[in-house]
Order: sequence, then C-alpha cells, then structure tokens
Amino acid sequence: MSIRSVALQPFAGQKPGTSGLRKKVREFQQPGYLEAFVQSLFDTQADLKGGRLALGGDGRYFNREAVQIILRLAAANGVAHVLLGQGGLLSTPAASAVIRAHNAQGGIVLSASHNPGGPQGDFGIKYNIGNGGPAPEAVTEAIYRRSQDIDRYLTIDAADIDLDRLGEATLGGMRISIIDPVADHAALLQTLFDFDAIRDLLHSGFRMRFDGMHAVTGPYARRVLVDMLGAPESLLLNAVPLPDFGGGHPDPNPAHAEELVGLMPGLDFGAASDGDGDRNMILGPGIAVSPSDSLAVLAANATLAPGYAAGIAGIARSMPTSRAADAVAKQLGLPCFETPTGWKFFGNLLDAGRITLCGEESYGTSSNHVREKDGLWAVLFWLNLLAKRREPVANILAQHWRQFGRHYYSRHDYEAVETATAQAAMADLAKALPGLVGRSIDGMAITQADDFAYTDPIDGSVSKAQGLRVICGEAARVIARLSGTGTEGATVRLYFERFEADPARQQDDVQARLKPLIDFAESQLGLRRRSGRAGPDVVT
Ligand code: VG1
Ligand code: CO
Repeated sequence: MSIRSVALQPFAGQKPGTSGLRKKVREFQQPGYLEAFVQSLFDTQADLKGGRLALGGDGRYFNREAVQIILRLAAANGVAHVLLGQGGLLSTPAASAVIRAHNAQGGIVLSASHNPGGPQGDFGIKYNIGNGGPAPEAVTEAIYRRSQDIDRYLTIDAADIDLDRLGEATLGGMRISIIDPVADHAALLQTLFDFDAIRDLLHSGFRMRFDGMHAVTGPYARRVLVDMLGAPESLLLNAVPLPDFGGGHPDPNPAHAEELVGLMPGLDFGAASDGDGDRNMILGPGIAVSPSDSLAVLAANATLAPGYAAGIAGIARSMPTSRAADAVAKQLGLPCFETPTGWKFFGNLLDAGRITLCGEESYGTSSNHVREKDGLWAVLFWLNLLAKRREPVANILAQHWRQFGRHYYSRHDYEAVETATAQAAMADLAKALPGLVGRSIDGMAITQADDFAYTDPIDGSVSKAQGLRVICGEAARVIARLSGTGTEGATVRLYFERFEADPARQQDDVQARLKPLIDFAESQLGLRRRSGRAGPDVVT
C-alpha cells in the first residue's frame, strides 16, 4: 500500500457543535473538506492508530461517498480494523452499541440527525469515543484546533469497496468487517425488556404505528418489532431509509410527524424516531407525551422492565429539560443531576455508575446500556410499561401527575434568525438578569437569574455559558439558549416550565398555562418584535 499525502488549506469553522460538525451538504462536498476534518481526528486521536473504529451513518445524501473517503483515510492513518454497518448504515445508538460490544477505540457516525437531508440539505459527522458516547468537549476542541492548522491529509489510492456485501474485506492492509447494522443493538435491547409481555400486548388487539420518517430507524424497528416481536408489517410507516428522507424533516415531534399524528385517534400508541435513530416521540390517543414527562414516567416505572428490575442508581437531565424527573428522584430518594444540553455531558455520570437513566427535552431518552440517546429503546420501554400496566397512555400520565405534580412544559423555537438579531436578543436578557431577582412573573417570585455553568462531578471540567435561566423557585422557569446544531443563521430556543401540584388543575391547556412565562420572555428578548414574526416557528 502506498500512502499519499495530499496538501490542504485549513477550512474555517470546522468546530463541532452540540452534536458533531453539521454543515450544508455542498460545504461538505468541497474538495478536501471532509478529509480535513477526518484527518484532524486521526491526528489527535492517537489510539485509533492500530485500533478499531466503528463506521456508519443515517443513510442521508452523501453518506455512501463519505464512507468511501473515510475508509481510505483510515487505511492511510493506520487504523487496523473498521466495523462498517452494511450499506454504510448505523444508527447513533447502534454505533454506540457496536463500539462497546467490540471494544472499538471509537466510532464515526455520519449524520446531521433531525436536520433535513438531500443535496440542498445538511450533512454531519460525529466522533464517539471508546465508551461509545459522544466525544467530550476536550476531544472536539482538540480536533477543531488541529483543523485550523492542518496542511495535508493522508489517503491511499484504492477502488471503492462494496458496502452492501456482509463479511470481510481489506483495503490497503486494513481489515474491514461489514456487519449487520442492527444485530448488536437488537440483541442488547432484548436483554433489557420483557419481550414476551410486549409480544402478548401486540397480539391483544393493541393498535400501534411506528414512523421511521424514511430515516435510519426503519430497519431497526422492522427487526425488533416485526421479526422479533411478531407485530404485523403494517405497523411500520416510512420504514425505508431514503437519502432525502422522502423530502420530509426527520424530526419526531408533533409538528413534523403529521401523518402519524393524524392516525392517532384510531390507535392506542404511536411512536417515531429521527434521522439517526436517537430521538423518540411517544403518542397516545389524545396525548403527546412531553419528553420531559417521558423521562420521569420511565424512571418512576423502571422496575417494570427486566433490565432495571433492581432499581436505578440515579437520573440526569439536561438543564432545559423540565424538573419532572427531579420530582421522581426526590420521592425515590435518588440522586438527580442537571447537565448542559448535549448527550456528551451524560457520559462521565454513566461511566461512573452515578446514573442509570437520562434524558433531554428534545425527544431524547436513554440509559446506561449505551452512551447515546436511543429512540427504539424508549419505544420498547413504553411498550414494556404498557404491557405491564394495560392502561391508556393518558391515564398513565394523569396518575403520574397526581403522584408527583405536573410540570407544564413547552419549547418555542425561532429558527434561522439573523445571527446579529438573535445575539442582540440574548444579550438584552443577559444584561437584565441581575435586576430580575425579586421581581415576579404572574405572582411567582424570581429567585434566581443566571447563565448556566456546569462543573462535571467526575472530572471537574467546567462548561460555561450553557443557557440563560430565570427561575421562580420550584414554581416555574424560563430558559433561553442558542442552538448548536443549526446550519443557517441562529436558532433561539425558549423553554417554559410551570409546576402544578393540584390534580384539579393538571389537565389545562399547556400554552394557556404557560402564557405569562411566554409573555415575560417576549418582554425581555423581543424575538417577535425583532424578527418580525408572529410567533415561534416550531412549538413542541
Ligand atoms: C439539539 C437539542 C439537544 C440535542 C441535540 C442533538 O441541540 O436541543 O438536546 O442533544 O440537538 O440531538 P441544540 O444545540 O440545537 O439545541 V440529535 O438527535 O439532532 O443528534
Ligand atoms: Co438524532
């Protein structure tokens, strides 16, 4: 094998955000762009030399081309063995499972997750470390720093390999195992849940649909729900991965999964997953389960699933996620951690055994079985719970709220706002924070107003500027932060939470109950006024 060194100019802005490097496809298609980032990865992650690497993506446009490029760079950089998902596919949770099951030193997942795909859409690349989880900030920073002064990449001259044939291959002396992308993950899920009970439920006249949104989860759902659990094929919607996700937006929330939402009145349960299979949406007839509530309900019912029958060690949630999980942790006498947005912040807590379950308001929930959020895991957990309790989803929520109180919750996104406008809005709130304590919103006194900073309890690393928060004791919170996954302008996310202990007031309209908090946010940030929009672009 002869290694070729190709001269390169650094590209600006190869800085991973909340979850990997995401850019427009056309940016990734510039000659040398993907190579520069991947070479920066190999230059900084020394354990990959002579090591094992998992590789796959969500099947979006440019996935297959990127796999071939990365394989050549991996061979030139001395990677010994690549575990490649057949067809170049691996969902994010499956990649995590593969890294862990095969003791790989790391993994590359090609995905921009819920961002739209296709030639005009987005592409992305994420690096996961040996624990199976997203690279922590120290690693992504090192890669970014290297990308700024990189002057060459290493590759080999070799023909493309056949991505679709299962089995062994070699490329310039590097071993490639083309693996079933589903097998490791499905086998792991089977150890956690009561498949017999779920099978009985699915054969009891239970009406369910799973929406793969033409993204990567289709084949995973087919294997587990249809092949292993015997559900009819008709349970699956949009289960074939397509490079442009069928023109849709593979973001599982009620705003983007219209087809499934439309079917819900006639179903007992609906679920969907996102582009790379790490998010989940849970629906019952007449109810969309807020992801924050979902984490709390799973934590409260964890012992119903065999994998968690002995109880859980603790719970963690991202800062903007509602405090519903905290209420459960308190009653169960468990530790509860509040981390910045992004799954990478859960890794140390999971590795240290301090938590078993964790979740984010952005439709992400998972456990210590992998180091990523896991869409199908959440769906199976809910099915396990429903199989044991045999109650409608809405009743399970109502009962949960009676026991723990309800945290009314909503997120409002102003997408692709002009960057200067978004920054000015955030700056105004930041400036106002010190003067807010002591004032009140709808009779609720503001007790704390700050910019969230996090000190990792395991390694002591500090992450600052993680979101502006206005807190009214236990009663309410308003949070504002800028998205770190967008590829156009700036997206401002506003998060609203309001606690209600009185069961007689737990079935109100969510937006109506949050209105004073929403009005407060507008008075401080002026997003409608500044952007000239009538309201947020997406409400979840
Ligand atoms: C968003 C979510 C965050 C999630 C991240 C990646 O980030 O808010 O909770 O971890 O997406 O999810 P941001 O910075 O845009 O708010 V995924 O499924 O798109 O990898
Ligand atoms: Co995702």
